[in-house]
Amino acid sequence: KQEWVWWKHGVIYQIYPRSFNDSNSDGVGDLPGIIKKIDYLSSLGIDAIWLSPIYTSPMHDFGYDISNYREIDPVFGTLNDFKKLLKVAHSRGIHVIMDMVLNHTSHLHQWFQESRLGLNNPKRDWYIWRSGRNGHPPNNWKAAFGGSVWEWDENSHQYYLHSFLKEQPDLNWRNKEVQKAFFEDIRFWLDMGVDGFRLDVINWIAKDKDFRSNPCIIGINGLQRHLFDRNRSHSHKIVKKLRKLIDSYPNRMTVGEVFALPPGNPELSASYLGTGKDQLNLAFDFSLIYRWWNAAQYHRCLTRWYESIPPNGWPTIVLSNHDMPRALSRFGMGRNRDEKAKVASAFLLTTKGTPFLYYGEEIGMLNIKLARGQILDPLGKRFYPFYAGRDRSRSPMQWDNSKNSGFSKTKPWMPLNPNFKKNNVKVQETDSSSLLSWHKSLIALRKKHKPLHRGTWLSVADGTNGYIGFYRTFETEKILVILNFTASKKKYSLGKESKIKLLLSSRIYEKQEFRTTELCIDPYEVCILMVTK
Ligand code: TEU
Repeated sequence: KQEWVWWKHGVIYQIYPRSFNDSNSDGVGDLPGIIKKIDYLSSLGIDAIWLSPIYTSPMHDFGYDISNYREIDPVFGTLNDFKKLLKVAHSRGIHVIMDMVLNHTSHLHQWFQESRLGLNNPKRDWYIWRSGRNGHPPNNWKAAFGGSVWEWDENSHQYYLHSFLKEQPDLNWRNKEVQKAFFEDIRFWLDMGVDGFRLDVINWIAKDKDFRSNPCIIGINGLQRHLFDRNRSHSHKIVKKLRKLIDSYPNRMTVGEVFALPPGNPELSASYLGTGKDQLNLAFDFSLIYRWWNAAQYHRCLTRWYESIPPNGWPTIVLSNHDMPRALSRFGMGRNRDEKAKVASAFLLTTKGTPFLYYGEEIGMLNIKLARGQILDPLGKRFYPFYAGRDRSRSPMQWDNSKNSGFSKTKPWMPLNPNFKKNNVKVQETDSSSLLSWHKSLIALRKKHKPLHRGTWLSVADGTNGYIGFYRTFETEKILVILNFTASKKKYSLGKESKIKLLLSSRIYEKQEFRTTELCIDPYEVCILMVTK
């Protein structure tokens, strides 16, 4: 029986490479910059890093539009830099997960350049081309980033499909040659020693064979239910093939971004785990990312997620990523923010599932505010002022209080949060009560105690009283976690008298070991206890 499966039991840290650390003073983070911070990453105790895309890209969607899947974009460094990062990370026991975008490429990708040449081009069918209907697009499908998914191509007199920007044409995954060629690109990285992939919008890759129009919710041209353009069963078939490829290498993994609107569809995410052995290794459920600070809601989302996981599957836990406002900015208007941050991270790192930590989350980085003219995200540019886009959670990492916060010697590509003077890695590193120190303690505790990284999960308090409680059990070891989401005191009854050993708490207890039938929980207290009879 395997003791430690890194992608199940470890902690995964997401790096948005543009914003992590700039080594060559161009204002943009890069791979040598990440290498320079390897001591920091190692000190956190994380087991893997996931890098948002670093491949060659015209950057219309900041790297999620890839024009060459086998090269590193010069802004991030070279292939050699990447190999060096892989080596350095591995030498510290840190696995490396790359982002992999299957749904679409950049319009500048060689395949698309050929495909658009004309109807008879051998790569024509590698993308999704259709003729119009009486001068109109082939159907009513709407792109995630606004407008129709169909873009007219003047040269070949057909439309091509793009689920996101027009600079991101969708591949035709029903075409066997596409599958073969793409899998070779994936193999390229597996052969190099990459440990896994985060798969972008994996549930969108297959489209309806007949390209039927989506049913409209409001008006003929208004909101629509994405019935035929997303979540088609054919995507699962491709994922199964991909799993076979991944499993032909030892210890590799995939984590799928299963993106659904309205948000919070754990059953859909779980469906991409298949039996737990034949599809994705892990999938994201974004239910919590869309919730406010509420213990009962957290608990409800969590149990629904757990219940949908297949017997051999394993959940993930994520509170922040590069597409969403930062978790801490969502947790109320600054009231008791520091306390909430500690409760949230304890939740992330002690409940069942692989935790994903977003860079800066460990020091409590907050969203930045941008004026209209500062917006860089294509989504924000398009939908402002209704939606300001995703830039606000992508500001540079706050390393210290020097100019540009130690991120770069020049003006960063995206403004820093002005609070970097007070809140940064350097000040938190020397403060044992800081959020950073708290994360380190939690990660170390999680690693030390098997119940916390691989135990079963049993709820004992469902959040309706403002606190969540659960047991994590493995063999004879039993750990109780109590998380108070509120500013009021709580009481938790153990039923019969139990022997308690305190493992970690956000408050000072008189004794580290005691016997009791009832626990008194302070406001926003996190309490992690070993319980014996
Ligand atoms: O995201 C998928 C996606 O649908 C989101 O971009 C979503 O539209 C947005 O978060 C709404 O708030 C993935 C990547 O995570 C994202 O960064 C890319 O822009 C997108 O795919 C296209 O590759």
